[in-house]
Amino acid sequence: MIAGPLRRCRKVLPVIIFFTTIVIVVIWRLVKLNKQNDIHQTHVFRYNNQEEYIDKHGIKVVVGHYVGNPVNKIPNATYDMVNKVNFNPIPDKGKNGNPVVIEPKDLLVMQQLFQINRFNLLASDQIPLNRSLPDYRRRKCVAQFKDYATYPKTSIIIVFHNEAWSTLLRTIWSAINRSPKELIEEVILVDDASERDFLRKPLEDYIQNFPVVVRILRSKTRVGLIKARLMGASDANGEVLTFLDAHCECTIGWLESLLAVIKNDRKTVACPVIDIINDDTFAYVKSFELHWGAFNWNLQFRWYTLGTTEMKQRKKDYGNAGGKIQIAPCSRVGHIFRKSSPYSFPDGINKTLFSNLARVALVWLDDWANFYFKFNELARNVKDELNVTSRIQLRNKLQCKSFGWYLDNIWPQNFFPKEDRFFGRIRNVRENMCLIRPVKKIMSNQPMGVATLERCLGDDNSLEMFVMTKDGFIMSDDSLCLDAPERPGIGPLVVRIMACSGYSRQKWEYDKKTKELRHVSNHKCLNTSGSKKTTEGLIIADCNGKKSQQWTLEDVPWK
Ligand SMILES: *[C@@H]1O[C@H](CO)[C@@H](O)[C@H](O)[C@H]1NC(C)=O
Ligand SMILES: *[C@@H]1O[C@H](CO)[C@@H](O)[C@H](O)[C@H]1NC(C)=O
Ligand SMILES: *[C@@H]1O[C@H](CO)[C@@H](O)[C@H](O)[C@H]1NC(C)=O
Ligand SMILES: *[C@@H]1O[C@H](CO)[C@@H](O)[C@H](O)[C@H]1NC(C)=O
Ligand SMILES: *[C@@H]1O[C@H](CO)[C@@H](O)[C@H](O)[C@H]1NC(C)=O
Ligand SMILES: [Mn+2]
Repeated sequence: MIAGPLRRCRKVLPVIIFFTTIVIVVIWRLVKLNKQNDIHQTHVFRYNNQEEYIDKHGIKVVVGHYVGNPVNKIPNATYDMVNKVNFNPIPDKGKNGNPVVIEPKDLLVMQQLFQINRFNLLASDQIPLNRSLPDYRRRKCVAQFKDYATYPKTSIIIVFHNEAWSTLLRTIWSAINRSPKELIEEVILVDDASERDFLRKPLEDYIQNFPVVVRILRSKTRVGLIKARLMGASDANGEVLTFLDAHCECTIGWLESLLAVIKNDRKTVACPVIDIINDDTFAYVKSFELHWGAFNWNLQFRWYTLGTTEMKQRKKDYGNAGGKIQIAPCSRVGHIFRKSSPYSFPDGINKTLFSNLARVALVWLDDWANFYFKFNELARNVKDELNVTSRIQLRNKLQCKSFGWYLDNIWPQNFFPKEDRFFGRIRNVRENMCLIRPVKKIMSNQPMGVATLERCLGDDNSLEMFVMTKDGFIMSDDSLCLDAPERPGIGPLVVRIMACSGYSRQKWEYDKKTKELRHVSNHKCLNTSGSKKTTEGLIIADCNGKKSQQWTLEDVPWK
């Protein structure tokens, strides 16, 4: 695949997961990619859409996962609507990243047009291609990067498939207008077999207008995001490759900050802070810098909030190349996050998605591959059809470290099972029921809720699976932890399952003899609710040795 970053193996897993969801990455190319062979063996793997939430700090959080297509209740968009450019900019619309308000008389058309790209195309078509955007950079960013003339030049590679005219061109204009021209070698548009009329001759004519070289490469068949990016990469002339989604807007200083990272350490992959362009209003919304990208038990990409230790680490790391993926805090690019995918999948969404996930698991997860397949039936069903021999050979050739090493060293806060961790069900002796993790997300990017008991389920159901670490954290998928208050309040001390924080209120110890689960900081014991309704949730109470405070930790094999 991308030979440069792959050489640095500790980066590989985040690179793979990131490449599928992250909209913009910048890498230094070390090797000219001309082996057709390599390109054929790279498979498409993409979470095709994102969801946004406001988390408990009032911060917008974006989460990538597949939602599916909404039911059509509105008249379908006509052939004309789909194939015509209806771009009709109104000066000041969307100015400074402001939301666009659609007039009531246009609401039906708006809804029809929305179906085409799954964002508000009518709003986009009213916004000038050079609209202004707010500058959300910290103050110290503004004076930095003055020596950009010494930075390497980049090829900007933009893959599109049936992209709307206005979003595609606004992406290109914003990238060019807000960058020093001397840093852009060229812009390469890669057309992954689009079907729209306006993306052919009209686009070819239009690109002559740009003040830098803009070229179009076309794939005859649908190859998917990654193969299309590689197509652009193998044709690029720049020293650095910048990959950009086709529905972004770059803000001032975006490129210099990214290239500065690469210049300092050519083995780093740089990524901007990705702000949100609202899919309904096209408002430019600031997102939060202090999140880390990771993946859950289903290998779905997730942003998790930084805990106490990471927050300190991040402060130290600011501007200091760590040799992996680095978020450049002075680079901000807006991206339209959609609630559902507008793309078709020629082989079907399930086959495409789960073949790709199964490949990642087979190639990279070692002992944890079976753990992934255990809880992901669709991937399990396709895994035997896959041939990943050459990928495993590549991994061996590059002497990549193991997934276990990755979990220990790169991602110590992970919530995956391990040799020295308990993994399995937590059963209450009195009720003969099991602890279950919440699945509802209430205005946050991670599910959370009171800790409750349910009828115990089988080994193949991950809802009742928990990890208990040597440090005493009882964790579950999506970085959730068993959490209890440290100080008495009004009423019972209610136990919750919520985002892992690393704080002592989430530390427990298990006494094998008494079967008690003790809250470390206040020595109270995990107790059933006392109410008949299991939804009432567990509490911590003074330890009394009764069965309502006895728990069995039932190992479940995961390898
Ligand atoms: C829209 O198109 C789909 C598929 O082409 C069709 O099933 C559906 O009935 C159409 N809806 C309307 C409201 O025309
Ligand atoms: C955008 O372009 C138009 C026409 O060229 C110009 O009048 C306007 O000032 C520009 N707006 C910004 C924000 O640069
Ligand atoms: C994908 O798999 C899920 C779960 O088995 C199923 O409900 C869904 O209908 C499938 N979707 C497609 C498009 O095949
Ligand atoms: C898998 O691919 C390798 C080359 O990448 C090939 O040598 C091998 O025969 C293939 N195995 C099967 C079962 O097709
Ligand atoms: C602990 O659980 C038992 C059994 O459900 C209940 O009777 C008792 O009231 C609980 N303890 C407290 C302090 O609520
Ligand atoms: Mn995108």
